[in-house]
Amino acid sequence: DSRIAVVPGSFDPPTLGHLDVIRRAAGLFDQLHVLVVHNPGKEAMLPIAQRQSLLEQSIEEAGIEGDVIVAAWSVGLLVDYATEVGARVLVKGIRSQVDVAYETPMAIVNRDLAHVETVFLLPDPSHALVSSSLVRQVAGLGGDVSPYVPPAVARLLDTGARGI
Ligand code: COD
Repeated sequence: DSRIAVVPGSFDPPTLGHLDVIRRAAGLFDQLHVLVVHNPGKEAMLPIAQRQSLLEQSIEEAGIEGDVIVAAWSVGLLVDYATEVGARVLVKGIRSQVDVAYETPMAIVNRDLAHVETVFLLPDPSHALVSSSLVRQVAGLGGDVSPYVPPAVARLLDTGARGI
């Protein structure tokens, strides 16, 4: 019986915090689905397909081992995807009490709806304050985001910010 988990997120763009969670989750499960989910509550910077390819590139370049699949989901419930691929666990990162407050009701609903459990990983302290929204803000103002994102993302945003 193989253990399959989904790591969902907006990944707009992927950050070193995301990669840290993905790397650690990959060590805990037999198969990991990193799922780019459209979050209707947030205005997007990058198209879903581009976030997906940045994640694929970054996972490869970071040398993350294991059976890691990157996919996208924009219609229906997150747990519908989980059920479809045989995953009974969602993995999420918890950076603060704000994350706990946001994730707790979703975890309960997902368990009620589909018997899918949520596992929370605490961040590595060196990436705990990194968020996609911080990166979007710094990039939008022309700043250097390379300390916060994988090289593939830094290459893209650096070019964008300088208008090359
Ligand atoms: N360190 C550790 N973890 C981190 C870090 C960091 N520096 N940065 C982000 N994370 C974690 C986040 O806590 C999150 O778990 C994950 O990485 C992804 O983060 P984001 O910001 O890319 O994604 P979010 O927070 O916008 O989440 C989007 C989801 C679509 C996953 C979320 O909204 C969700 O679960 N939606 C459920 C949709 C659904 O089915 N709804 C109906 C039932 S509730």
